[in-house]
Amino acid sequence: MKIYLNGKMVEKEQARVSVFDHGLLYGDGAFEGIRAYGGVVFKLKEHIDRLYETCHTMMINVGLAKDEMIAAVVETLKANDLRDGYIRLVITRGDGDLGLDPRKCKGSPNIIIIADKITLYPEEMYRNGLTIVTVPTVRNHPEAINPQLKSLNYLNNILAKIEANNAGVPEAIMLDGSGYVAECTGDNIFMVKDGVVKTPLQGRLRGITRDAVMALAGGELDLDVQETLITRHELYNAEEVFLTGTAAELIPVVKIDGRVIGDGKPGPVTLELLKLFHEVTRKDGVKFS
Ligand code: PXG
Repeated sequence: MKIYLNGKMVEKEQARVSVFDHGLLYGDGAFEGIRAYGGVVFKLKEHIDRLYETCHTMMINVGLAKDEMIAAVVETLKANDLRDGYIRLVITRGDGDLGLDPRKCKGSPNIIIIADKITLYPEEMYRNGLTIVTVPTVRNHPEAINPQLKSLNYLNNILAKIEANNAGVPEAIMLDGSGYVAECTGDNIFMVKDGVVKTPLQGRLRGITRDAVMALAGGELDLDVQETLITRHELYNAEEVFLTGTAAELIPVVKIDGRVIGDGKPGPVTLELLKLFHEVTRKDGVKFS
C-alpha cells in the first residue's frame, strides 16, 4: 500500500510522523472520509471545501491549493490501483513541543492521504434495518467544538460509540445540549412522515451524503424536505428512519430505544433514495479513470 505523505508517495511502513505532532498530542488537525465509485471520487470538491473550511476555522494553513489537493487524492488512488475505495485525508497541525500552543508548530502541517478498500455494515443490516439507541453523551456545544468541524478530536463521538457498544448496537443517536436529536456518531439521521423528509437543523455535521440525499428527496422524489428541530418522540413515531454517511451510504433504522419504527421494516422512501443515491455516486464527482 502506498500512502501520500507531504507530497511524496511512500510505502505504508515508511509513512511515519513525529511523536511531537500535535495531531497525535492534542487531536489538533482535520480530516475527511471520502469514497470512490467506479473511477469517480464522489463529491470530491465538496469534501475538499469542507476540509478547508475546518482548517480555516482552526487557523491551519494547508499550504496546498484545493486543486492540488484534489490531484493528490487522485494520485493516491492511482498509485494503489483503486477505482473503488475509501480515502482518508488527514491534515495535522504538524510538529510542536509539549505545550498545546499551536504557534510552537513552526513547520508545515502534515498531509496524509490513505486509500484503501472500504469496510461496510454487514449486508443483512441494510436488508433488515438497524436497532439503535439514544446515548447519554450529548453532542458538542457549537460554541465549544462546533460539530461542523471535522477535526481529529473525535472523543465526543467515541464516548457515544462506547455507549452504543455497551448497549450492543451498531450506532448511537446523540442529542444536542437542548435535548433535540443531533446525529449519530459517524452518520446523519433522517425521518420520514406524511410525505415529509426531516433531518436535524442543528448540532450536527453537515454531511455530504446528507446534502446529496436531501437533493434527491426534494428533486427526483418531489418530497417536502425540512431541516428542523426533531425530538426523540417524533423519531419514535416516524414512518421511516434512516442514517446517511460516506461509509454507510443510506441505512434503514427499524428500532430506537426499544420502539419499533413504522412497520419494523425498511420503508419505501428509504429504499427508493438508496437506489437513486447509488446512481449519483458514479456520476457526481471527479472522474479519474
Ligand atoms: N456525522 C459525523 C459526526 C461524521 O463523522 C457524518 C455525519 C456523515 O458525513 P458524510 O459527509 O460522510 O456524509 C460523519 C462522517 C466511522 C467514521 O468510522 C465516520 C465518519 C468519519 C470517519 C469515520 O464511522 N463520518
